[in-house]
Amino acid sequence: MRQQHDSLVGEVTKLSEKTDLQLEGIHDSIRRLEKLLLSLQLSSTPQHQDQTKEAPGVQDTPTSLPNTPPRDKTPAPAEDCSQLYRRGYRTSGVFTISPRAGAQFRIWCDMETAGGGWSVIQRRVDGSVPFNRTWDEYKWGFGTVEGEFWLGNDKIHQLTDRGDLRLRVDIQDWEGNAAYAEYNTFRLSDERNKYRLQIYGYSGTAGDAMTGSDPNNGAPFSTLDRDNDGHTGTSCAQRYGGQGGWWFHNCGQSYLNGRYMRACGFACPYAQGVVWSEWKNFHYSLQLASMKVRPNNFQLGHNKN
Ligand SMILES: [Ca+2]
Repeated sequence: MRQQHDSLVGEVTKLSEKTDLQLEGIHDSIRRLEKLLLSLQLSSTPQHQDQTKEAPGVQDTPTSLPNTPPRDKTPAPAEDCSQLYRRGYRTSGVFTISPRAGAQFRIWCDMETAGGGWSVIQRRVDGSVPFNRTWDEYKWGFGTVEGEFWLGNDKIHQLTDRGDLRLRVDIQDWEGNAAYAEYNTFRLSDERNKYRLQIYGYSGTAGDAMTGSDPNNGAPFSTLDRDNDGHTGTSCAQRYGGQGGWWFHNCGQSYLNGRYMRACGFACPYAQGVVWSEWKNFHYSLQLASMKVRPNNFQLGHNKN
């Protein structure tokens, strides 16, 4: 009886040890599967989400796909094109940015001119888009960011309100000669303050047509239906610059939103075309013009990944 009992206990012990071993094996497998799952989540989720969120607009323009982004990006949307440049985008194209909470819009990023990282706010290339528009149209923006457009005064305000941005103006005549003007301060107030312009600190090759003798600095925005200019006798927006909106003073020396007049040389109607008087004169209407902004602390040559 005693012997039988002992052998029964022995068998039960063996069985129990065997069960323990099997259980341990199962626990091991579970731990291995958990680790595998965690590593899979870590390697796929953030980058995948970021890429789809980052550049939804580029699908519209297959010719201007951005470069492959680096793999260590944060998921927050970029505030402007300079941040996208820092994240590794090196090809110009359309991106979606968010300069401040609640504001998100498509924009053309110039990633090549003078070091890249520019958020483009205006462009003239072929006259396909009329620029003689109302206050509200200039407020919201018009045209297409892939071609000719005005980004919109609200968006330009949101972009530049962060402060310490520079403006770059690129222009080209009908003979293929190019020139540029940069201003190390460029800031637009909000609609309540009539999108008043702060601009100074000229450098470049085009001449200073915005802060010279008849300056745009300090001027509110005017359109053909809103006279906020410094000329008491007339509406500058109705009389000059092809009725395009601008920061007219008295009335000014630049009309980059003027009427697109094509190659009339120095025989175009006075101060009606796409004018930068300090480079050509008031009779010359430019072939190409664009305006773009970038933070002053964007360091050239220090943004390579
Ligand atoms: Ca006036």
